[in-house]
Amino acid sequence: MNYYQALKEKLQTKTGKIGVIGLGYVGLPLAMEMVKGGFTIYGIDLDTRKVESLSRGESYIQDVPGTVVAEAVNSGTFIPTTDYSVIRELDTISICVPTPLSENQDPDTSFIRSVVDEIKTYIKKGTLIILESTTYPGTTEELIQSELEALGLTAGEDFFICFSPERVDPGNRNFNTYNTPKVIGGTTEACKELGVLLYSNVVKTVVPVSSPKVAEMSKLLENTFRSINIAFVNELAMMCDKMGIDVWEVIRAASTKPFGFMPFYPGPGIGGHCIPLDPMYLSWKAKEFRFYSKFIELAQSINDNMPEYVMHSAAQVLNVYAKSIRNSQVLLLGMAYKPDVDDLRESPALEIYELFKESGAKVQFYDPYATSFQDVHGNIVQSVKYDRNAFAKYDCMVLITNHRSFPYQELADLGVPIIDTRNAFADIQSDNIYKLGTGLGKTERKVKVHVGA
Ligand code: SAJ
Repeated sequence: MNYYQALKEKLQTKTGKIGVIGLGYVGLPLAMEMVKGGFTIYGIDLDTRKVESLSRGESYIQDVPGTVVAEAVNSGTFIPTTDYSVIRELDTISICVPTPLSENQDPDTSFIRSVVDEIKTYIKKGTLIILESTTYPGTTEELIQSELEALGLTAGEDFFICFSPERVDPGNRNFNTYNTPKVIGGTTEACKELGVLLYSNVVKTVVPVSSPKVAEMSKLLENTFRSINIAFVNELAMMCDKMGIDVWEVIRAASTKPFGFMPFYPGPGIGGHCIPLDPMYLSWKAKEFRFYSKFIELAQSINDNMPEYVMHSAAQVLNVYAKSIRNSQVLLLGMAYKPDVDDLRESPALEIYELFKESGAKVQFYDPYATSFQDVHGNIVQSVKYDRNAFAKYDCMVLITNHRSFPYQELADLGVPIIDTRNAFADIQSDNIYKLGTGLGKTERKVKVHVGA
């Protein structure tokens, strides 16, 4: 049996049964693009609530309209299920499961491994498997290919395997699954050709590379590039605080260079599902080769230190008002890891909250998107309501997430000292605004000292 020819024909005629495992912010948009590409998609997810919601034609992913899911389900071109045994019928499987970090910052590939166990149970010969989850170079061969070869199958003959990194940027209004170029590498030419054939019907541009390792490493380069550059500009901000230079103006000026420069911006630290994690996958794997990436570890330490630095800055500002952190009323503005989203994963605001609490401050937060979280003691902490009279009574506020919806002028007019970690008050001149990276370390700041009543 020539499984390559058989699958090639199924993909060319779009009669193949396509599977997506993991229906989150990567898998669900991919499944919907595959439906648009003319395929019938089986979506597998462990979470029955997700599957039931999808079966009702509802979407829980902000970038996927419910109407798109409803149309796909009603037309029978999208079949959500928790039943892994459908793998018996599948011709291709795209794996879009999480790759988090363990407690001690090592890669946690348990989600991939449990999916592979299910695939080993049900796979039929001739199936194409594509891993999309961000992971270290070698994962595709080590955790998937070798497991299937141990069953007596041969890669490139009776099963096919590729790696194709997800490049989903939730909330991005310009780039989506369809129009973001898709890198893909197969372990053999046949694998690559089948992967390219499938994805050429799903996304606008496919970028074939010579192996899964190249594809795995390219994704880690993309995100480590961000982590390192964010760390560098965070270090520059701390330098500017010492030197009394406005780092935001410096970056604005440098950004006028039309070539050879790309702006990054200081902040309270890095959050999200990618940037804090992906570089650690790379540095972890490199150590297997006795290679210690100084850049990655240094960037991680600088970025991880930013919450402490924000606390230190707040202490300096409170000191100007003859107040200590202990017993001060502090309001954090924004908890989400980036603007205009409700995502709290790895958000530096969570650590900043705990640091203020540990220092004896009476700390609360206001975030219209991320309205509650569980603190380290397991307590649910709720956002306060927006109330300018109440806000005027705080000893200081810390702007952590620059949501577009915040009333910046109104907040500045309250006269409460505000530590601005995002240059969110950029256009507002007011003595009570203290921007990270503009001289916070200078004791001779010119401020009206509000001591006493
Ligand atoms: N951050 C800064 N300064 C910056 C940029 C980001 O402090 O100059 C912080 C953000 O506030 C956030 C964290 O870093 O806390 C990560 O921000 P991000 O802009 O990288 O956003 P993410 O985490 O949503 O990253 C995703 C990634 N997408 C994928 O991995 C598929 C990343 O590759 C994208 O480049 C990024 O979106 C994007 O450009 O929006």
